[in-house]
Amino acid sequence: PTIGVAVVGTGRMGADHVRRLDRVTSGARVAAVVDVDAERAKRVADGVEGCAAFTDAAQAMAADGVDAVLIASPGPAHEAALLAAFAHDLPVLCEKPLTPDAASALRVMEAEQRLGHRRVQVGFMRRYDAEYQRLKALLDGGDLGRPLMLHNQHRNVSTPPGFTNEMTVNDSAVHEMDVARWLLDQEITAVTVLRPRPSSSAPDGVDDPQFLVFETDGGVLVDVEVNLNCGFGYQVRAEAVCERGTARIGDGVGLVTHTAGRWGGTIDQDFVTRFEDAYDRQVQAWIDATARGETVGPSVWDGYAAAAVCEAAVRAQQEGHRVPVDLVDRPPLYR
Ligand code: ISE
Repeated sequence: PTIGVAVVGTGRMGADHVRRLDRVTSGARVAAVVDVDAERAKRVADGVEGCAAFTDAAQAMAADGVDAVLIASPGPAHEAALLAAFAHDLPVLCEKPLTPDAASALRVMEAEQRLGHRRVQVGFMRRYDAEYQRLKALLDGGDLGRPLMLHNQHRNVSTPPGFTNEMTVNDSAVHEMDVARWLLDQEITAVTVLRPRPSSSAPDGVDDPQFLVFETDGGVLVDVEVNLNCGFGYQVRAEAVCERGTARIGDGVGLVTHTAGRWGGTIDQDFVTRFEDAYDRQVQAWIDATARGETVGPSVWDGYAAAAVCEAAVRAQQEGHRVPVDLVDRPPLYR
């Protein structure tokens, strides 16, 4: 059976997911696209056979041939789209962040619990990256002993116009919050944000780079250099320091050339290429699970936990001190 997907939001990620569902993913078709910008929705829909364009997400979800929803609108629009999908009991793949703060994530979690079953996979795609999966398997295997620290570097070429300090946390560091929780199988209990002098490449009003430190309930220290105007490329690295060794991913050593007195390779310039395989696997896993009537991958609990850490991190940024993270008890649906 082919799953008909409504894609909500046709910006950068939404348009890329439309292309993926249309040309890469098996067992799926794009039945509808939604955007507040009617022209943009129509342009994207015109490129896909049998795809209808809407400006209202709830209308698209009620349309013929729509079996599932992929939400790729900006974070603040996610809650309304998720609640509309729940009203139709449709499977959802929701781009990160689930919602921009803990209170709205809690409302989504309560609504999903009222459905009585999981329906949402959150788009923390790094869990589907081959290197991260290898690191996870190594840590789970225990050969290196217990992890003690996790060092991360999250570098982008430059921030897009309109970028804010909050986005450093909510859009960028949120990925390390999720992978740290997932790799370690621990919750983050406190956040501290430190700042070196700002890079002269950072736009006015954006403190970049920033250095975040997370403490976990298992006693692990996690640090993240978020460096979003590094200029040279898109680079995501993680190094686990364990009792009997270390393990690192993200060096991006693909093709290495030696010529004219130099050696080297290339560096990805953005997440669309660096994590292309992860996005492909994530969406395929979602479609396959949907076809089986199941929900897999990062859950609304994971989205909520990350949102709670983000909220603490934004406070830590503003107030300049360590901020504890308060989580509600984990509901049975997510255990
Ligand atoms: C963007 O929203 C992403 O999700 C990327 O993965 C991240 O690296 C980037 O910093 C964010 O702005």
